[in-house]
Amino acid sequence: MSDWGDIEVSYGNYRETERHVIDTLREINAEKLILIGGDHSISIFSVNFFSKKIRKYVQLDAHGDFDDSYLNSKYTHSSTLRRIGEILGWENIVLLGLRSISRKTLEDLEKLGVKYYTSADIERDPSILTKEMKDADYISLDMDFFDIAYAPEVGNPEPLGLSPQIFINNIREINPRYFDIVEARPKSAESTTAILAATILREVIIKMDEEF
Ligand SMILES: [Mn+2]
Repeated sequence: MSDWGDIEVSYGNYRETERHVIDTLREINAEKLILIGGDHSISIFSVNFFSKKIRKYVQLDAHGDFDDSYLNSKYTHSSTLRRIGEILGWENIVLLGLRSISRKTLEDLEKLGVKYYTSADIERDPSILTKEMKDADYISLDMDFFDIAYAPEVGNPEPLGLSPQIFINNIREINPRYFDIVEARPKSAESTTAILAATILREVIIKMDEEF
């Protein structure tokens, strides 16, 4: 296992950022990979790079990330799932933990037939998480999937989320080739959000390493 450090972000220039991501992923040439973010748009570039090896992509997120564009850009955290659906096909993506979305975006999700479950669905039936994550090749965990009580320092905090326990309860079942954890914005390494993200990463690393 090795840490390849930070990927340089060119603020406001997604094409250049994408180039940095792709150059780095090509250089790493890894069988398995974990990305830590940062803005959720990183997942668009990594999914695009690894697309031939991804049959199922699962995103854990409070939001739909399904706007066609946001702030005049098609490549932001607000369009992550939409771009990824365009790359992989709508039937190959699943959204888990949704609890904040505009009517228009919800209609788009339904029109395109994207499978999604709200945080309330999962609260009622946690086996949804197990079922959808266990055969996922790529799992993208937006820290706002968790309730703000557990992860307050994220890009777009949302109450009424799920507990970290519900994710960790499934750790034995998952076996992704690619995993990313994004949208953590902790002010210090000692913050609740940073410690939770680090703990989840540790558990995911252990699990992914076991399956090698
Ligand atoms: Mn997101």
